[in-house]
Amino acid sequence: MDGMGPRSVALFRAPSEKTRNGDVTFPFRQSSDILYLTGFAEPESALVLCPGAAKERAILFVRPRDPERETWEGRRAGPDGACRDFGVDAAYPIQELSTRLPTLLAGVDDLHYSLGLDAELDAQVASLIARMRLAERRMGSPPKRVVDPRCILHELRLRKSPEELEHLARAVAITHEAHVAAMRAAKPGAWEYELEALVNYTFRRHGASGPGYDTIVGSGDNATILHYTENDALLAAGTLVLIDAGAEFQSYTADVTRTFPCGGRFTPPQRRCYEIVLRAQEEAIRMTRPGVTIDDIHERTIEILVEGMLELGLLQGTVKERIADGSYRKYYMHRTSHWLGMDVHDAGAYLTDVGRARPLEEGMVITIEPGLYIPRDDSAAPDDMRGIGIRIEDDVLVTDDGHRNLTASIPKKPDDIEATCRG
Ligand SMILES: [Mn+2]
Repeated sequence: MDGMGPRSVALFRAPSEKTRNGDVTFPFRQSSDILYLTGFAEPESALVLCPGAAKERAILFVRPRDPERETWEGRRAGPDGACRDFGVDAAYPIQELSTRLPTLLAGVDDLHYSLGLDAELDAQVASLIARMRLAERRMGSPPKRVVDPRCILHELRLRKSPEELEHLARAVAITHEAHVAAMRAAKPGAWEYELEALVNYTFRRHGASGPGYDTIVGSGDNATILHYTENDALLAAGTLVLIDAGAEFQSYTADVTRTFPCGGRFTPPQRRCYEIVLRAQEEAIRMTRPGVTIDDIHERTIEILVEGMLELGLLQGTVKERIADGSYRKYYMHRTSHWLGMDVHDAGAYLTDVGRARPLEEGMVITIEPGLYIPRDDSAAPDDMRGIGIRIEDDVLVTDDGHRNLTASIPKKPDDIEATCRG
């Protein structure tokens, strides 16, 4: 609210519940912006911030209490509970949002509101502004600007406070348990979904709300599909298993990938490929510090991976040539890093106002996740490397003098992985 200034209002609404099938809905997840600002997790709610107001500076709109509905659907805080437990100055039934909004918006310059996420509310806001223009003398002047919440709120979310880092540390500790359990259980004859179940069970058993995104368990060439979530194949001896899974604790998610051999021993070609990805990943982590950009990290990662692709015989020529013509993208087609926090791909601008990659700052958390994916049907690749998919992903906090790898303790070196798998 300090950043917004007194002549502005911010508006956030919970996403609507989505139908899964018939009358069943997907599990509800509150918008991270509302969670960040209030912790209020119920659907059918909205938050309005009015920094210039004398009394009601933070207002929640929530479902009213309803004993009968609560018997069927679960408890509700109601306006009284919202006010008492979530630190706002006032709370009203959600039905009153549309009637109170004209007064709340009258005479403010900036409306902080994320266009494009909620078509119904977009239309409501647009038509309200149009009505205010026509009836300015009766209703007060409409907002002059609609401002992206990225400008202020997401800058706050981007730099993690000590309390947020504590939640993330718990998410990471639980994620560690799950990855180790999966490595131990990944014997030939197990199914990918058994490992998925074990990972998600381990998350819940330790008090996480569950995975922060769909758990990926890809064995064999399923590991070459970046967002593979079918998880329905049988693990074959001698293949690699890629698990990309992170626990969500108090709304903060870890995002960790490990790749390990089913049966507990890398084959020589698997190990050669793995060591190249690891070399790139370790170098990328090493260079993470304030002032460096995510693009710097990505470019260095690509150099090392392309060097490796030449060593492996996947590409010919020189590193420079292959970076210039982009042919490495056949084997490495995604970015190396993203912001991490309440959203797995967390809020925050990647570019500065002049369109350049922004320098990292203390308190930011990024993933570092190089990979190497050799298609099964790639006739250009050596026979014994076709169908190998590897990604290694850690969560890295930028500190004042460098970085801290939050997920460093999850086995990653080939010998440690083999020992864990066989442990
Ligand atoms: Mn990631």
